[in-house]
Amino acid sequence: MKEGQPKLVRLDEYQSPAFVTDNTRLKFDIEDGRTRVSSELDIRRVRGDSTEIYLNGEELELVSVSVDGRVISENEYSVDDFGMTIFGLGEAHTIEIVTEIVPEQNTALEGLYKSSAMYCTQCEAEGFRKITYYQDRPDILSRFTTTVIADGERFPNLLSNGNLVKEESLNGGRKSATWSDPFPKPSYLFALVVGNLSVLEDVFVTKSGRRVNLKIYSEAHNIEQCHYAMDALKRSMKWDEERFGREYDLDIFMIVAVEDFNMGAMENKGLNIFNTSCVLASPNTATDQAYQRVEAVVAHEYFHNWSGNRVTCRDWFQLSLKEGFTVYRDALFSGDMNSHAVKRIEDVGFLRSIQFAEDAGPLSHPVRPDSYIEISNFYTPTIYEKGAEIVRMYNTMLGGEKFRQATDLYFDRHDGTAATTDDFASTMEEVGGVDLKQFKRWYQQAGTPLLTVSESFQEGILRLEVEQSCPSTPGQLVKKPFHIPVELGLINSDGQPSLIDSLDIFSDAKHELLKSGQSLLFHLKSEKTKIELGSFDAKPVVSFLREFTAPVKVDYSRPLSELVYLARLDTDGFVRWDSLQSLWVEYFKTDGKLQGVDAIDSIGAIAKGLLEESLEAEAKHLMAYMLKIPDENYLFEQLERFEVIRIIELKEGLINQIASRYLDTWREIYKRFQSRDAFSPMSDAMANRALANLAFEYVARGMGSEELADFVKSHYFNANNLTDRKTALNFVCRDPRLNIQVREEVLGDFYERWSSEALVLDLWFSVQAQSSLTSIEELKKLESHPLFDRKNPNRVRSVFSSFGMGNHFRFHATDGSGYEYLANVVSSLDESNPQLAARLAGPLTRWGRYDTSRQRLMIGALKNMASSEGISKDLYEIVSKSLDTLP
Ligand code: HT7
Ligand code: ZN
Repeated sequence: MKEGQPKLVRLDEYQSPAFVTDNTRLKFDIEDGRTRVSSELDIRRVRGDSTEIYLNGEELELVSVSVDGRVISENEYSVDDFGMTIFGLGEAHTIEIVTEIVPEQNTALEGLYKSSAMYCTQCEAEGFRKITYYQDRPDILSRFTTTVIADGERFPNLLSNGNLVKEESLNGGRKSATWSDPFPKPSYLFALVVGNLSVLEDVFVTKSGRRVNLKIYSEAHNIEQCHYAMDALKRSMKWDEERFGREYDLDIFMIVAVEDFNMGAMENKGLNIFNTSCVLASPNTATDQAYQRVEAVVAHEYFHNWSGNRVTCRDWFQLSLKEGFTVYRDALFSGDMNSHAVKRIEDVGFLRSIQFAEDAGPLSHPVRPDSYIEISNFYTPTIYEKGAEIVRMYNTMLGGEKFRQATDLYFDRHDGTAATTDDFASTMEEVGGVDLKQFKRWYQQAGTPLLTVSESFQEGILRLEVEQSCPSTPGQLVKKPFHIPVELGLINSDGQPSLIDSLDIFSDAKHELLKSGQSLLFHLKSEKTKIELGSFDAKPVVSFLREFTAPVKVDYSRPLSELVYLARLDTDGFVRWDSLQSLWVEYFKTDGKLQGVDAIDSIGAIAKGLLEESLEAEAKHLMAYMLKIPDENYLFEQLERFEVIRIIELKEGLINQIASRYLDTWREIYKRFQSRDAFSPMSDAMANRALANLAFEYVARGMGSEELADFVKSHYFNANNLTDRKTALNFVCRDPRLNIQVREEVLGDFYERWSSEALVLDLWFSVQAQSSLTSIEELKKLESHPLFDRKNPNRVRSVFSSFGMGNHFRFHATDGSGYEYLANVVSSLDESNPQLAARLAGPLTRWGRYDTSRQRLMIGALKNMASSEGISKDLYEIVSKSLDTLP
C-alpha cells in the first residue's frame, strides 16, 4: 500500500467542487512503451473564493504544468502520490498538463492499458487519474475533445467518445483522429481504443428518423461471433424508445470487444468496451446462458446511455442510482424478450444465493453506503441487484403508467446533471403522490428483512399476522421497520384462484387490488401487521409474496402439502417455483426426513405432467427450473446451521433418488426434448435444451454403470451446440463411476476442438476447477497449464472463482487446504491486479456461516492475506472488514 493508512471516504463529507472543468481537450501520442498525454482544461470557479484546485493523479510521470500558457514554477503547485494541487488561481483559467504513462506495464487494467495488441481504457470508477491529472469525480461534467495519434499501419483504429470530427495522416506513417463529444460527461465515462480491429457494421434509425451508425469492433478472428450482439443492440435501442421513451443521441454507437477486462463491460459514452465474454456468441462457442448474458449486458450498457450517462451520479455513494436502475431496466428488457416469470426466478435465485449472503456477512452495506476505502469494492450485488429491487418496488407501488411518468420526469429534470438517489425518489414521490420517507430506509439500512408469517383459519375467516425484523449488520445494530410491499393471492380448495374483490378485507396496513382482483398488494410498515380475509367455505391456500415483490426472507410455518399445492396450482410462476424451493430447504433442514409429503413423488408428478401436454417456451423454462434441486450456494444461504459435506452428500443422494425412482419418465423427457434441428438461440429452442439437459443429468444418474459411458459420450459427441456439450463434459468430470479413460477422452476432445477459442477454453478450465474430483494438486496442474494466463481475468476466474464458489467439497476440506490455497493465490494476484484479487477473496469472507472449525481455518487464511507485504487497499478493505466482525 502507498504510505499511511488508507483513507476512508465518507458520504457526510461530500462537498460540491469549488471549480468546474467546462472543456477538456486531450491529446494521446502513443508509442511503444510510452504514451504522452497532453491535456487542456478550461476551469471556472463556481463556489466560494478558493484559489486552489486539486487534481487527482496516480502513477503518472509529470512532464509540465502551465496555467494560461505560462509554465508554472514548483512553488505554484505541489504533487504527491495521489494528486496535484495548483495554487494562486482566480476565476477562470486554462490549465495545460503533460504526463507520460506506460500502458504496456499496466496489469491492474485500470486507466490506459494494453490487451493483446490493442490499447484500451477502463476509467470507472477512478481510472482516469491514472491517465492524467484531473478532477476525477463524477460531479465534474465536461465537454471532451480527444485527439489520438499512433502508427497508422499497426493501429488503423483510433477511437474515442462522441463523433469523429477529423482524421489525418502525419509524417512518419503516423495517423491522427479527433473525436468530439457534445455531451458533458464525467471522466469515468471517457474511453480510448487504439488497435487493428475488424468491424461489423449496421444502422439504426431512431424514432425521430436519425440514422445512427452501429459498429462492433473485435480482433479479426472473433468478428463473426458479433452478429448476435448487434441484433441485441438493435433490439435494445428500439425497446428503450418504446418502454422508456429514450432515444439515442450521437451519430455513432460503438462496442469494442476486449480480451482482458476486469468486469463484464463499460458504458463509456458512445464507445462501450466489453469483455469478450459479454459480446461474442456463436452456436459452437456459446452456451445458452452465454447468449442470454450477451443479450442482457449489451442491453444494460446501452441503457446506461440515459440511466448513468445523460443523468449521472453526484458521487460514488449514489452508484446504485445508475446501476440499480439500469439492472432493473435490463431485467424488464430480458423479461419482454423471453419470459418475465423465468427472468424473475433467475434473478431471485441469484439474489438469495449471492446478495443475501453478502447482506448477512461482514461486508454487508446499505444500497447507499456511508463510507468506503476503495470504491471498486462497491460494485456489489447489493448496489446492483438489491438496488434494482428498490426500483422494482417503486414500479410495483406506483403501477406501470405512473412509474413511466416518474422516470420521464427524472430524465427530463436531471438531464445533463449529476443526481442522487434522493432525487430519484423525489420524482417517484411527486408523480406517485405517495410518501416515501419510510421507504427510503431501503437505501440506508443494510441487511435482509425477515417476514415471519403466522396464519389461522376460523369460522370462514383467514387471519394472517406478519412480523418484520432485520438482523444487525456492521455499524447498524438496530433497524427501523421497512416499508415492504407484499403481493398475495389465494388459491381456493377447488384449485381455482380466489376472486379477492368479493371478499371482506380488514387490515391495519394500506392495501389495494391488483391483477383484475386476483391479488392484493399490502404496504407493510409496522413491526406487526394483521390481515383478515373472509369469508370462505373452506380454508384457501395463501400465495405469499407473489413475483417476489420485495427482497425479503419469509418464514411461513404451514403444512408442507400447501407448498406442493401451490407448486401445482398457483397462477404466479414465481410462487410455483418458490414453493418447491421452500420444500427442498425444509428437506435439508430436516436432514432428509420431511413430514407429511413425499417430495420425490411431488417432483415425479410434475415431471410426468410435462409429458402430458404441449407447453409454450415460457412454461417449459419454468418446468426446467422447478425440476432442479437448489445448488449449494442457495442452500448454504437458506440454512442456518449446517455441515458442508453433509449437505453435499444429502443433495447427491436426493438427486440419485429422484433419478432412479422416475428413470423412465426422465428417459422419455430426454427423448421428447432432445433436439436434432439446427441450432437456434430462440426461447423455445433454449427451453427444449434446458429440459433435455436436465433430463440427461437425471437419466445418467439413474442408469446402471454399464450403459453410462455410451450414453454420456453420445450426448457429448452428437451435440450440435455448446450447451449440450458442456452439460456432458460437466457430468464426465464429476461422476466417479466413469473411468478415467472416458474422462480423458471427453476432456481431450473438448480441448482439441476449442483450445484456440479463449472463452470456450475458460469453460474447460472452469468445469474441472468446480469438480469435487479435482484435488488441489490437480488444480495446481491446471494453473501451470501452458494456456493458463494469470494476466487474463477471465482465465483466472475460470479456475479460482470456479474453485471458491463452486467446488465446495475441496474448498471446504476439513484440513483447511482449500482456504490456504485460495488465500495464497489471492495474495499473489494482488501484486498485479488488486481489483481482481479483492473479488476472488469473496468466498473466504463468508466464514461466519460455517462450523467453528472451518471458521477458524478461514479466519487464519484471511489473517495471512492481511499480513502480506504491500497489500493493496482493495484487498485490505475486504480482508480487514471481514476480520473486524470477529466474535
Ligand atoms: N459501470 C460498469 C462498471 C465497471 C467497473 C467498475 C470497477 C472496475 C472495473 C469496471 N468495469 C466496468 C459496469 C456496468 O455497466 O455496470
Ligand atoms: Zn451498469
